[in-house]
Order: sequence, then C-alpha cells, then structure tokens
Amino acid sequence: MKAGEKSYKRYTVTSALPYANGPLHIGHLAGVYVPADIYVRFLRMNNEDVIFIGGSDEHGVPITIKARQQGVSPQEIVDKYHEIIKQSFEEFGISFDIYSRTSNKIHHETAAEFFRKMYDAGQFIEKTSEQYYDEETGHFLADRYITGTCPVCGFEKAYGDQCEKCGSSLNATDLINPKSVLSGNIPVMKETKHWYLPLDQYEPWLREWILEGHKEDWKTNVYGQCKSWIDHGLQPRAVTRDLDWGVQVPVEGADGKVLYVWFDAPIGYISATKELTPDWEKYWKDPETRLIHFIGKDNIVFHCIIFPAMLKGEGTYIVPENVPAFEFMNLENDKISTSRNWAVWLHEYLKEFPGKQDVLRYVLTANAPETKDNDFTWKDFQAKNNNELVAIFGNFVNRTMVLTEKYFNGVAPPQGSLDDLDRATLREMKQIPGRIADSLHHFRFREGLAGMMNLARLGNKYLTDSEPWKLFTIDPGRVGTVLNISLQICAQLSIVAQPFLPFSCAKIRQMLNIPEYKWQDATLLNWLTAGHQLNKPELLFQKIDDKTVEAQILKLHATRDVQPPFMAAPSDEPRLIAALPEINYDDFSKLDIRAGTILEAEVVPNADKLLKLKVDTGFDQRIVVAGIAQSFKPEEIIGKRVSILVNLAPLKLRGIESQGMILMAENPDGTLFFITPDEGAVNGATVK
Ligand code: B3M
Ligand code: ZN
Repeated sequence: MKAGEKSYKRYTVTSALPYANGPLHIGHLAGVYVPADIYVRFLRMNNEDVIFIGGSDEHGVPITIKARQQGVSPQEIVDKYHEIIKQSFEEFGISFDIYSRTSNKIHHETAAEFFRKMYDAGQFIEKTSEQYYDEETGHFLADRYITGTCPVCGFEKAYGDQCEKCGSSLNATDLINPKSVLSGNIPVMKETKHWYLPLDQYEPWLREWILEGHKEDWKTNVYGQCKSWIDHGLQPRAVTRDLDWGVQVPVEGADGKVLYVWFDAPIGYISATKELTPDWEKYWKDPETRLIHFIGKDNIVFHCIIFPAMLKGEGTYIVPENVPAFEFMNLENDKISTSRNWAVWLHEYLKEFPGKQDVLRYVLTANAPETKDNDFTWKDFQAKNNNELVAIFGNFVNRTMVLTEKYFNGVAPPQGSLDDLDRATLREMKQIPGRIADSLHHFRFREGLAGMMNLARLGNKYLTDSEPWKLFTIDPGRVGTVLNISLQICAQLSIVAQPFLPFSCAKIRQMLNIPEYKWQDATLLNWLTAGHQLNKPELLFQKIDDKTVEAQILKLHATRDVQPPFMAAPSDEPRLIAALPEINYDDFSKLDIRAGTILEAEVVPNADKLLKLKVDTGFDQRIVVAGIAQSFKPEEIIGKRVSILVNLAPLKLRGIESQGMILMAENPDGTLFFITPDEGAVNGATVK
C-alpha cells in the first residue's frame, strides 16, 4: 500500500440498472457491462472479496408511457423486458452475483425505509408548488409526460426533465409551448406537495470529497462534469412525483405519490445486495469496502452527486470510491437510438452469431468509448475478428496445438537448453501480467486488452521466428523446446485473457487440459510439465466473411425507423417470421434428410437446453445433441419417430460430438414439435 492510500477489504461493484422498457444493444454492453465484467473477473482472479450487482430499473415515466401506448400494465412491460435483458446478460457471460429488479418487494421496502429514515431526521424540504396538470386525464405531468420547446436550443420535442437534443437538464416549467403527452392538451397549473433533497446543503462536503479528494483518481470526464455541476450551484431537487407507478412515498398524506425513479433506482443496488446475502451490510457500510459504480456518461450526476448525497444524508453508508463512467458508442457513424431502431440488439446478435460472444466482447473493448465517444462498424468488427482474433490469437494457439499433436502426439515435450530468443521470450512473458493488471486497476480496459494481445503477438512471432516445422528431422529436441515454450504461452493466455474472453479461455483450458488459474499464477511459466497430455485441438475463432457483415449493414438500413416486433405490446399475438431469401434446388438437394427413430435420450449435465439422443437412421445408430431439453423430458421421447439431417458436419457440444440434426417445427411462441414421418416410412427413408 502506498502512503496516503486507504486500506480496503472488499469491493462492491455496481453497474447501471437498465430501464426495463426495451432490450439491450451494443451501446449498453460497451459503455457499462463489458468493462464492469472485465474488472470484476479480474478482481475475482486476484482472490478479492467482490460482489457484482446488476438489475432492471423498472420504474419511471418512460415505462408508464409505453404501457399506456400499448394498452397494457407497466408490470407487463417490465416483466417482458426484464427477462430478455437478463437472458442477454447471461449469454454474454456478464458475471453478476445477482441480477435483481426494482419492482421486487424487498426493493420497495428498502427504498421506503431509506426515504423514511431521512424524512424522520428532517433531511427533506417539504414544498407546495404549482405544477403542470392535465385536466382531461386528471394527471400531474411529471418529467416525460410533458413536451415542449427547449428554452436552450429551440428543439421542439424536449421533455419536462431533459432536452435530448442539447442535453440540458430542464424543469417542466422551463418549456416553451408545453403540451401534455397524455392528451395533447395545453396543461394548467395546479398545486401539489413534494419533498426535496436540499443538494445545496451538501455542496461544501461535495467540494471537499470530489473536487479536492478525487482530482487525481477519477476520470477527467467524470471529474469535469461534477465540477461543472457544483460550480453552477446546486439546487434542492424534488425526490417525489405524482404518479401511480413506483415506490409509494411512505409518509401520511402522500397518496398518489411515489419516489422519483432516480431516488429509488440507485437504492436498487442496496436491495439487490440484501437479496444476495444476509451479510449485506459489510458491502455498504464498512469504510474498508471500495464501492465502484460502472455507468454511462448520462448518469454521472446521479451517481456522483445525488446518490452520494443521499448516502451521506442517510448517514450509515459509504460513498463511492470511484465512478468510471464511459462515453457513448455510436453505430456506423450515427447515434444509437432505440426509437429510430438504429442499434445492434444483443438478443439478435446472439441468434445470428451463435458462440461469438467473445468476438463482440473483444471488439467493444478494443473500441471502448473510454475517454471519448467511439464508433462501432460492422467492417471493423469483421476486421478485428479476422485480423486479430483469428490471425493472431487463434492462429497462434491452433498452430501450437496442431504441431504438438503432429510431432509429439499431443503430449507436452520437455524444455531443453534455451537460446537467446527463448530467454528473451520468457523474460517478456514475466512482464506481461503486471502490465495488464496495472491497466485494469486503473480502468484502462483498451490498454489492458492490448497488453493481452501483445502476448498472443509475442507467441506468434516466437513460433514464426523459430520455425519448428523446418527442424523436426534435424533437431527434434529443439522443436520440443519451442513447442514447450509455445504451450506455456498458450497457458498464460488462458489466464491473462480470461477477464476479456472468458468463453475462449475455457476452450483453451480444455484443449491444454489445465485448470483455471488465479492471477498470481500468471507468471509461473511452467503450467505444463513434460509429459502432460493435451486434448484435441479445436478452432477458437472463425473468419467472418463479407457476405455476413454486408447482410448486417443491409439489415440496419432496411429496418431503420421501423419498430421491431420485440418492441410491440407484450400481449400481442406472436407473429410468424417472414420467409427467408430464395434458394435454388441445388441448395436444397445437398440436405440428406432421413426418417429415423430415437432409441435413447438423456440430459446433458450442466446444459439446461440440451438432450443427448441416440438415433436409428436405418443405416447406422448415431449420437445427436438437440437443444430441446426445455420442451421434452428424455423418457417421453424414447421411441419417437423423427426426421433427421444426416450429412451435417459433426459438431462438438459440451464435449459430445453431435452427428446430425433432428428437424423440429417451432411455433411463433417458441413451442417445439417433432416432424414425425407417417407410419410406413422406414428408418432411413429419404425425405425430399
Ligand atoms: N435506468 C438510466 C439509464 O439506463 C437508469 C440507470 C439507473 S442506475 C441506478 O440510463
Ligand atoms: Zn435543447
């Protein structure tokens, strides 16, 4: 520990709670969740006591407006998107210790209790003021329930709380020509009572804590925004609203009033921790806990000024140690926008690029909008995949594995005497983990990723310069040394790349037949001893061709401004998917589909979607792994007649080789049915 540094025992890492009114896109992942996940995985590898908190933000006006537009309840909206969001996070390996939601009972209780404690201690100002009211619908028009012309930039569709054009934060009464979103009417003024957090009273403390205390360690964009807010003079801020969706204000005479969404949402981090562990208090109240908030830049004021003021006011909590906010990720040179459908949606990416989670994690980290807005383009995605992941990282691991298989039957050869190149390479390997760790400790994720890739580059160059393929007949001992060192580099990659590319590292460990190491083991340099048996090589990354990325670019433009089906009301009947592009008879005739019978079926351990089947195809009996475990129990499908595609290239799923594919019909709601041949079609009969 350096002089002046605080000691710590544990970390509480939070990531912004996404609003549950739409699915996630790459901007979310790039700006918050991938960096947070890298950081947390790195801390865990360092044996730190860390909790990683996530959850859906399920209150707020945008959700009630959406529900109203679609004729459903706000609960139906949040139920639908909470599930979609949660699943996308899981599939991208965002390793939350808990992913909770703010419509939970425990959250309502926690937020109400928090408010009540501050209320009882006299920490709010109670104020009656005139606010806009829609006489036709009988609603006070909070935040986004009102639009009008921005007094700062003249944009005509500014909201009552913010102008999305110029970014100014507004009060509804600032708007020129205000209109009710509910009825389109011109609102009237009506008296209403609310509670205000007197931010002005926190100013001296905020100055000392942020402006003096965190000048060095907070990112300049974060520090700069805080300074500008504080220097402009902080005003009391209303923390309640006249709304019927949210956490009820726990005070008598507050019927029809809820906590402002930005009051309750950050408390969601605390409620989620309570839900996670009865020992939650140490993560929030012990001064030796480091609280770190990962957020996008639009959330800085809430996490650096308002929430800390609440925590300080409540009195028993710690405040954040750092708030590494990111800037925004654009898409193909334009702002990502949900309403204009200009986005790469994560749940669609996962379907269209199965197994390529690490590719997106990699590209988003390499281009992370750390210090300025950045741009995601499909061409760059392809280039980074093909020229970096495939050509450098994957190529090095694959060459090492294949050569060891070829020359030493997949058994690690011994390290013989070392030459200068070997020694220089080993020396460089010693340095790399420390450099990456330094980057990650300072939230410099691009730099950390570059450090990791330097190891792959080092490996590639070492192998190319050593040319073991030319030496085997003359000097097999030398080849053994080169491959031993190359294997060590692969093992080291599986450690230092783990925070960034967790799926690929699991594959490397499987191939190398080594355990998951901790960061402190990253400089061992002898993870594989001579005689160590490797498993079969497997490709880590595949090339992405022009057609694939062109199709993505086309799709973006073709669906621009079109509301995607997943944005429709939750109660809408699921729709049939549109027909795929035309193919010709030749395309079809390549498929060899046969009638068959399922002979055996069993669940695949640790895979909740997969069943392992043995199928009689008439000419052989073969193993097929099918993603149907959520629809069928093994015992109910034994004996079932099926149609099976028999000439599909074998594929390894969870270590099992799948030889073919069972054809299934899928209804729009996702239910699955077998394509059973009529009686009389024998096993092996061709399906045409
Ligand atoms: N739901 C805003 C956002 O997604 C908000 C974050 C809450 S974090 C407590 O931009
Ligand atoms: Zn404006």
